[in-house]
Amino acid sequence: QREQVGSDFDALIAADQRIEPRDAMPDTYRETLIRQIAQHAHSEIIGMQPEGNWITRAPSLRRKAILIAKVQDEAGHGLYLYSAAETLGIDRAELLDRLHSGKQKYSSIFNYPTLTWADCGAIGWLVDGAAIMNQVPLCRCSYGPYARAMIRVCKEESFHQRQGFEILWNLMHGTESQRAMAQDAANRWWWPALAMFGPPDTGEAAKGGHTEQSMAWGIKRFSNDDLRQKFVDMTVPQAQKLGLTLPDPDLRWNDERGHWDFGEVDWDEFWRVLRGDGPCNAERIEHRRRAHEDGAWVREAATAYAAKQASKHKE
Ligand code: FAQ
Repeated sequence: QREQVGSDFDALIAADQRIEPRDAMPDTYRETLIRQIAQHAHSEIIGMQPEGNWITRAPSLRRKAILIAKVQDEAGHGLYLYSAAETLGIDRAELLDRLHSGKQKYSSIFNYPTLTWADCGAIGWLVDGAAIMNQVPLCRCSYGPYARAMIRVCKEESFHQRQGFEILWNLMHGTESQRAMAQDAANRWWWPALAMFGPPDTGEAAKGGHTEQSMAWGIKRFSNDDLRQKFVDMTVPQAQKLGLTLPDPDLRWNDERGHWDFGEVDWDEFWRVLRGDGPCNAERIEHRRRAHEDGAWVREAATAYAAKQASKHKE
């Protein structure tokens, strides 16, 4: 029986076909997907906080409407992703418990503060820009429900990226202090955005990583370093258009490679943030737990309503 499961699964993967919830799959494939999709879902809902911080202070009604829509989109992405994870046989309540107890991670990037309005521009431009680079290949992920969820998510992320670029564009065409605010935001978000792609493919940090296995299974289509390079290549010309300087003295075009060379992410800082010691880790989790507790009555009411409807249909 076990061998049959393995060979059907291997044949689907080898033919680059999608694995669906009804298909037999190795436990390790299921666990890897639960880990990655749950982390992704957690990132979306924790990721509402840094920008949520600016909704009441957005500089105009138009900016406020756009920001509310963007933050709502992030909640929606969380919902698609929790639903995709549930198709693997895990309960959403269990996933939220794992987030709240620190057993599962969310993206390092959301542990940095949004100090000025320009940070909303930098998040859209850099953080959503990095998210798109990482997620477009996930539209071809071997697990069907995750791949399909990513299609709509990527379309919405493109709008998010443009709105961030436009915030910075306007600031860069504003006053001296607006330009300084945009530059300061770019300085603070550049390196954390590069760290979003995860640890490097080689060296000490790569040991114990998931990339090789996830690529063999068609979950990941590119390595962390390859996506990071693609992101740098895409973003440097955009920074030039904006008139922003990126805070990396090693950034230079390499004619031979046909790519931008760039400096090393501070991986000690990355691991510190992952261990819970970033500027906003405690605040983010505390806020999330409180929101969850405050929402208990909604979950209870929804459960009671669903039970009532189910018993009505039985009659
Ligand atoms: N933060 O071997 P790998 C968004 C962990 S975008 C925290 O490379 P893997 C949109 C990794 O989990 C952000 N942890 O692992 C938005 C593993 O630890 P583990 C979310 C990280 O899974 C924008 C260890 O390091 N996007 O939310 C990070 O093969 C604006 C070794 O790493 C996704 O989650 C990190 N940056 O590759 C929302 C995309 N990097 O689990 C609101 C889907 C690595 O063994 C506002 N995920 N780690 O304990 C992925 O593509 C992958 O999971 C990677 C990591 C590429 C993130």
